[in-house]
Amino acid sequence: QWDTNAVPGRTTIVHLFEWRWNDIADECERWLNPNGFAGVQVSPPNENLIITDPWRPWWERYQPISYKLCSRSGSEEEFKKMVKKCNNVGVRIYVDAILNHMCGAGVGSGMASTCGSSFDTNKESFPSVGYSNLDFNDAKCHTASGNIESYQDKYQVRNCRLVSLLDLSQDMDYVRDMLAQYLNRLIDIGVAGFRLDAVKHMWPGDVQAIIGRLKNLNTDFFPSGSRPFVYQEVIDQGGEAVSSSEYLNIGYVTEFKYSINIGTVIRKWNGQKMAYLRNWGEGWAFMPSTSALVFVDNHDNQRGSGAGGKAVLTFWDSRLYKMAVAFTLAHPYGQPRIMSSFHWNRYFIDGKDINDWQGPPSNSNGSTKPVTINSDLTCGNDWICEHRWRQIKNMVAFRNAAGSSDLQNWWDNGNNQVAFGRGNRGFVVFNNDDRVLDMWIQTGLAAGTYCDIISGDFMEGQCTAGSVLVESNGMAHFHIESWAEDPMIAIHVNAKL
Ligand code: LAG
Ligand code: CA
Repeated sequence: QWDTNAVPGRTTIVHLFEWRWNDIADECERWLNPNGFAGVQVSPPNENLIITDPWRPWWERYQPISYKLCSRSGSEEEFKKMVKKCNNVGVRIYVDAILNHMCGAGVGSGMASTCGSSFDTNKESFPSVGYSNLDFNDAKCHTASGNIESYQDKYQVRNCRLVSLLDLSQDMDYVRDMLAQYLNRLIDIGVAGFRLDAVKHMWPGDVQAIIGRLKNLNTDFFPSGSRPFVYQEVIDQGGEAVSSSEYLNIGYVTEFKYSINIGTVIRKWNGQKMAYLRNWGEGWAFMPSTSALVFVDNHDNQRGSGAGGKAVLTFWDSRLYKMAVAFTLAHPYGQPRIMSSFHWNRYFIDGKDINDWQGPPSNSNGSTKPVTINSDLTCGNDWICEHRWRQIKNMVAFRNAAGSSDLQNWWDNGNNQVAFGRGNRGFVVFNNDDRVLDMWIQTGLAAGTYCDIISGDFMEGQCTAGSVLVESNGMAHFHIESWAEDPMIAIHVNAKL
């Protein structure tokens, strides 16, 4: 379950957070395929609780009511169409799957759910799945509140309620069956894998048992014998009872230290400098590269929840964010995932964003607004579409061009000017200092003229902006002002004149 099942040569996953299935289908055809994206992480497709106070927060989708496929993103039919369209153009779909819990314990009863299924949290009853109070962990949790109270106690972390969400007993056969059935239905539809939510809160053996029940991928789209790609969300910054290493034998695991540290370094906080990135990866006590799902920000920590605090870089800090994403895509460590966000009315009071709950751009009836595309190819209707920013889109192509080539020809000035190459396939230079970078540097590339894919594109055999001349000995001259809009240059073999 370590193979992304991507089309060969494609490397990067994009999280189209809260997008509608119809919009994702279109995006696969018009943008993700032409630009070489490997796949899309989609928001949870299953039925969830409808929350109206606050009004339709994004996090209502983390409160499952059943495994029926209807949500704000669309119907089962629309989901199936999306998976087919995306697979047909070589873009994979990874589903955000919530296996740890159902909805909040205090909700009560009713049918305020996205497909109208009934539920009763007092009885812990979810008739559309057949769950009753016997399927939840209450008897195993020994805290006074029934919630997780200490992260120093691994029994609490696994057996008690995460923020009061009804905690499923994944050690029970019935629960394992229901969860595996849900994932297997998605596999039949043609998804390529799963982001598993809140894995820290499930026992590794239970997660393994559920994953062990999964079918091979649908042979309409994948070679026979293909296994679903699995990446597990485990927030481990050290210092807790549960560690990410407990899950490495199951599949990929999110490396939150990556997100926190890249933000800290690019912001130059805590005395950090880009020169220290020389041994980025395992050298920074991260998990092995072949297990690490890496990201600059995710849907939680871009709005202050999850982990990372103020160090995390997001589209709100676009200049530094582009540098961090460019570094991430240029560097060989880990399996990258790019964030694609929606705008919300961020508003800090005493350091806390009081609007961090706001859901996707929506109409007054709560339905999600479509993603519109502007004439400059950016998105409208308050969709940010970081994955369409030229610098980010072109760095996805850089990573594809670099393939499995080693990191070579590292150069730094001992401060915040750094450069490195990927074998003879690509080369990047960053200037995050407050003085000019003006240097001859060994690129490792063959002689020729390469487009700078940060300042422009390689189009119809020409560079639309800057270019770099590599001499026959591999040396090239780079000039980057510290005040440049994007203080970096990237060149690769697929954007060579
Ligand atoms: C995750 N990973 O482990 C998700 O990435 C994260 O977004 C989810 O939390 C969490 N686990 C549970 O799936 C989000 C929000 C929470 C929200 C929760 C359930 O960050 O704030 O909790 O989804 O919707 C909300 C309230 C809580 C309340 C709870 C239950 O904020 O105060 O106790 O609902 O009613
Ligand atoms: Ca649990």
